[in-house]
Amino acid sequence: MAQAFIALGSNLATPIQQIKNAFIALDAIPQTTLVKQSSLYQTAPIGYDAHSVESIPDFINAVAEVNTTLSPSALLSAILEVENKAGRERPYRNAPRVLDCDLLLYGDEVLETEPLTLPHPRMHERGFVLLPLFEISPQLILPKHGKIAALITPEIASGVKKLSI
Ligand code: PH2
Ligand code: MG
Ligand code: MG
Repeated sequence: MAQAFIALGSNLATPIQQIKNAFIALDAIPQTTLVKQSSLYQTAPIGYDAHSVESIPDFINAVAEVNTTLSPSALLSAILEVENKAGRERPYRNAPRVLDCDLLLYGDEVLETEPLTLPHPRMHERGFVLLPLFEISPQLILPKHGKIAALITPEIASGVKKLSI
């Protein structure tokens, strides 16, 4: 049995409902149980140029912890299927999306394969991932990056607002 963490994000088509549905869909993956779900966070878009960012809606983000007996690649396929069933389309890179599910961590695995890199290559610098992950696993030690608490700086946490719903 492995412990895995999955980041969820949505900024299209009732994002709060999309994330709530995604937790249920993750729990329904075979050989996989949802163990913890973070609060929902409203987050400013990251990684867009100054010109286009104004037209990008805020995201709702959250993190799920699951236990699974699926392999990393089988779990990845299953979460991409959850995205597809939610109606995910990919018209261009980082386009607004109904649901993005990113496999962050799978136990202590360090992997660099196409299509899967573990830990997720950008998770350690993203407040919209680190804050919900810290909420559900404050003692976590990330392979390659160390203690989660040490990664959360005021700069990284800016633009990330926990919702009380
Ligand atoms: N996802 C991205 C790029 N930028 N910004 C926020 N706030 N939340 C996201 O989920 C997000 C992003 C690519 O997957
Ligand atoms: Mg993503
Ligand atoms: Mg993704």
